[in-house]
Amino acid sequence: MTKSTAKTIYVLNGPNLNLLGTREPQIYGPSTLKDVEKLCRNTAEAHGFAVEFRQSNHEGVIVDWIQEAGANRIAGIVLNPGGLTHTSVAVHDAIKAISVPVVETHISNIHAREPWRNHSYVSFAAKAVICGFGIQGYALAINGIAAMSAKKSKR
Ligand code: CA2
Repeated sequence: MTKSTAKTIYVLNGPNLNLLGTREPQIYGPSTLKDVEKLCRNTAEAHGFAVEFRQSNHEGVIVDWIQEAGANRIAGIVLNPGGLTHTSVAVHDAIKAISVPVVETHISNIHAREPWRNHSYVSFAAKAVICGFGIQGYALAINGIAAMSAKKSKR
């Protein structure tokens, strides 16, 4: 496991994202979660950051990881909460409880899909939101966290 420091970014993926690349390529594209991990590691490395990349199908595990990230004072979290986006007060509350910036990231444009996907509990607590760029959204989120972190360390 990566030593968690101010030069670490957590990339957390929620329910069913382990299935990426196996179904619904018209919505989520052909890439697998392994491909996303590679993209995140390469992007973070270019900024001198390490990545802790995880996926869970369990809401409580995601909450535990958000709390862990807060306790470790890492640089930021890229969070694709999957379906929990639209249901989870617990994930919202966990983000509110930490001072680490969270970039909510979705592969698809949740605002151009079913009306019930237009609402996110997570967005109320997130520092920033990215959606609709496919898996490149993860790289954009990491670039954003690196830029925020550089700005913070100048202060
Ligand atoms: O667009 C996204 O990244 C989502 O967070 C993906 C979630 C969905 O519930 C959100 O509304 C938007 C779904 C994750 C499940 O991903 C699958 C990928 C391939 C096959 C089956 C599920």
